Amino acid sequence: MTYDPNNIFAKILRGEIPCHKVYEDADAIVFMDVMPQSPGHTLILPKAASRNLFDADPSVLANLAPLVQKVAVAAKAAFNADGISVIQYNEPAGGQSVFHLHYHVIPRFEGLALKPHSGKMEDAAVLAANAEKLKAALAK
Ligand code: DGP
Repeated sequence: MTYDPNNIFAKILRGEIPCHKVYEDADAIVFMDVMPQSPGHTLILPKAASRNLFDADPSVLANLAPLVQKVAVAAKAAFNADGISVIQYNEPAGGQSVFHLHYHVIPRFEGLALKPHSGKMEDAAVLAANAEKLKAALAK
């Protein structure tokens, strides 16, 4: 399988469609998942093009890992979470639906089940407020 430069996350990376951005640097972008499985569900993408783990450059994965940790720590604080699930899907059989490598950082709360993956769209105002909360926690 090859990388499709017109996948929705590639369009977000090029600024062609909007997102609720939390963080961006030369190598990565962090934004809110529009179909959150729990409040504060966030996505972390390397800018380098790859479909998923199978075709990713190991150095890209290595560079991204500290950011995944930073976002997980900040999200736990920002959303008062009891825990965090970090999830990464590969190919349709592995649950992937958007084919640009990304990690899900999902705040978890005792007794609260996750909503379905790629389920209902969240209100833009909720996503904007959550992006601001996470930005503030990352800045600390
Ligand atoms: P997956 O490829 O299975 O890891 O899931 C893709 C995730 O991306 C899923 O949780 C829903 C979310 N998503 C799909 N389209 C968009 C979009 O246009 N913007 C944002 N922010 N998230 C999206």
